[in-house]
Amino acid sequence: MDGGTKVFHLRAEPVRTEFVPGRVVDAWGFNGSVPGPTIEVTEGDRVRIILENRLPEMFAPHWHGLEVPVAMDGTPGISQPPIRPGESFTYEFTLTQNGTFFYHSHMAMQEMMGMIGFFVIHPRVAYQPLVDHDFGVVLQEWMIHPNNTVPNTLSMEYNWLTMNGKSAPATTPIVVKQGDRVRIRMINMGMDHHPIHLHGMQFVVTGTEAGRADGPFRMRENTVLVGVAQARDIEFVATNPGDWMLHCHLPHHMMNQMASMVGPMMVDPSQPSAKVAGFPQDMWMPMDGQAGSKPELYGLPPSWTGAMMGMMTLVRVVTPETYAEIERLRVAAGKEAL
Ligand SMILES: [Cu+2]
Repeated sequence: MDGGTKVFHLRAEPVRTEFVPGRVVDAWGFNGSVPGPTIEVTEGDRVRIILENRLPEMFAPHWHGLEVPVAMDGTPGISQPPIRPGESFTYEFTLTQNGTFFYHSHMAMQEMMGMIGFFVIHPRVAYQPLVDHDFGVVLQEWMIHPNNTVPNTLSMEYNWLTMNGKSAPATTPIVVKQGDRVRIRMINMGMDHHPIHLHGMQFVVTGTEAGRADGPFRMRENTVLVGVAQARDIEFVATNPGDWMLHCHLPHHMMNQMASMVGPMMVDPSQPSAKVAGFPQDMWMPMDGQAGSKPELYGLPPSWTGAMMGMMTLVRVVTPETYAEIERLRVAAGKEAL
């Protein structure tokens, strides 16, 4: 805080990350993170964001959806000169909106290097009905050729799909108790649209990139298209116990490291099934070991990772006992309670 102003420091910089353990990627992000850190503020706040450019080229950040004075809009060449390498620019404005917004590079190809982060503005009075959980998921796609670590930002097709910078099975499941009301905010600033599907339950869309939608929310869905430059908030009551997939339903977005250079489909004469044209297609690839031992994975069945790839995670609707155990494991691991 500086008086009544909330001050944030963002460094635009190269970030080396891993989508799954061992899959190293040289992306660009903010403050050592890709996607960038979440800015979480309240309607009416005065905010100051000091943006330092540590990239090797010019840059400017756009505050997507915010109604700010044009000099604060972050459109290089129009509202301000580009921020040159090593230089900083200070943005300051008062927030007159609430909802799910985001910041991103306004250099198109830098977007495809990963430069995006949430800008969540809470209302002064909480939305009704109240939710027990409020999650955020950044959707991103990447083309990374075999034996490369640098995304090919010119590509029109993608072989790595991430939620919050991880590909399944390295994504972190969303854990809730049966009966909880859940909000999941999703944003997309890439080249592809993502129809995000939830198994086992229906939800309603309660917000877009322009803020909270007007209730009552009558249109029930289980798949929401999160298009490029859009945000979608979904809410549901977690009535159905179980481990439910939450995933993009584009088939190629449920894969890791797809590459057409693998050649024609394998034919193995020793396998009768190989005589079926098109075999194999299943892509079954258990990677339980690579998923790690996060508390949120507690109690999942062996080989749960076999079909978990790409833009995918789980919504785990668990009993109070399982929830308490996962919470205990999180605290023991030095994380926040759920
Ligand atoms: Cu998708």
